[in-house]
Amino acid sequence: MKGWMGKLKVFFLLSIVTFFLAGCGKDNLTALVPKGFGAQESMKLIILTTVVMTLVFIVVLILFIVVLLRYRRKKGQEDYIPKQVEGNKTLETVWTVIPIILVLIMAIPTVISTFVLADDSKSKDHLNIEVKGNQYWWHFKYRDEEDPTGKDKNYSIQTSQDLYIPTGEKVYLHMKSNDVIHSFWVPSISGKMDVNPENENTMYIEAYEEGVYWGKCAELCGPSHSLMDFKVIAVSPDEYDKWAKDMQDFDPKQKPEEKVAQEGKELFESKSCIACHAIGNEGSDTGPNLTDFGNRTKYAGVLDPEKDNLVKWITDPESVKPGNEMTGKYPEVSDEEAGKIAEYLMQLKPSDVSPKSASKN
Ligand code: HEC
Ligand SMILES: [Cu+2]
Repeated sequence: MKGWMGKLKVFFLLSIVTFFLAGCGKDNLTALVPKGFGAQESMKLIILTTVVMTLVFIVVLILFIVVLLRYRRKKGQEDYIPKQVEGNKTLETVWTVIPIILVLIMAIPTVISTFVLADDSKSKDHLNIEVKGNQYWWHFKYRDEEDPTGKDKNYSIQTSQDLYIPTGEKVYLHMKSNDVIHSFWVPSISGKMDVNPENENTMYIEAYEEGVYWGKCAELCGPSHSLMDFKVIAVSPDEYDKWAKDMQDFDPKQKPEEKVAQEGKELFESKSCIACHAIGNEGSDTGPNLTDFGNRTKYAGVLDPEKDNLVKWITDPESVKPGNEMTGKYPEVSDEEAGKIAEYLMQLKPSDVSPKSASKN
């Protein structure tokens, strides 16, 4: 009776642990439910290695049990010493060759995938985006269609934090860092790619379905590394074209309708926010581009898009993201002033193609 109860307890404990761990994943932040090409390639490799490892585990387990049962000490043989063998050539060859074959079975597809995913020979026929990692945010520059290599440095669109892409198309990312090493990772649609300050790394991503996919920096880069979140917003090709046109047509000089937002715009200029933040295509990229800030899924990568959160960020960014590059680099802003700036920033919506367009299904 007692042993039975003990087993039941273990069973309950395991069920509870499983239940809670199952809640750890987010639908759009998991490599295990691939929604894009890179993630699907990774998933194939995950399955392959898991199958190989499981087979190895089962074979070793069977051998272990057989040896345990067959060669255990039997009654009446307490002093028996079995024949001592050493250096069996056949055996040693077998257990050297089999692992080599297994490693090759896993290594060859892995190396092929790595090269396939980094192949940029066809990038000229596709959308090309320059990605720059910064402590602790991401910047995206969309190369002009006529200038896929980016040699003329003409960018049709610039955004930060939210990367819009069309579904079902390869999008080539040319990636660098502005400071330390970061790593670009959107688990649901792509593998990881490091971004370095010196050399450019290229990979392409492709999202099969519309959606807002969560991205993470996957390389420890400073105190706010875990807050260096971004999003990939995959919309239908038609919606993407509309978004791109709206972004290009946007006139940053345009006055906001509301009076409070107009005052906010003036404060944004007088409080030297404009020294780091561009609205529209021109201006500094020392800080995130705010052209489509009103459509952001999160503020500063991690805050829910609410006015109070934005006021908190503008008055005291350090309390949100320790070590960020904005703290202390602008004159003090009161809550009231921050509220006005917030009104201005929140109405910046150049396009009605927004993350909502991507998550409607
Ligand atoms: C020295 C340059 C600098 C100045 C000046 C500056 N910022 Fe920033 N700002 C940054 C950087 C860098 C970030 C990104 C911080 C991070 O995410 O780690 C940022 C982030 C932001 C964000 C979040 C952007 C997003 O995409 O979610 C907002 C909003 C913002 N700043 C508003 C302001 C306002 C308003 C002012 C003026 C009162 C201002 N900034 C002044 C550099 C600056
Ligand atoms: Cu980082």
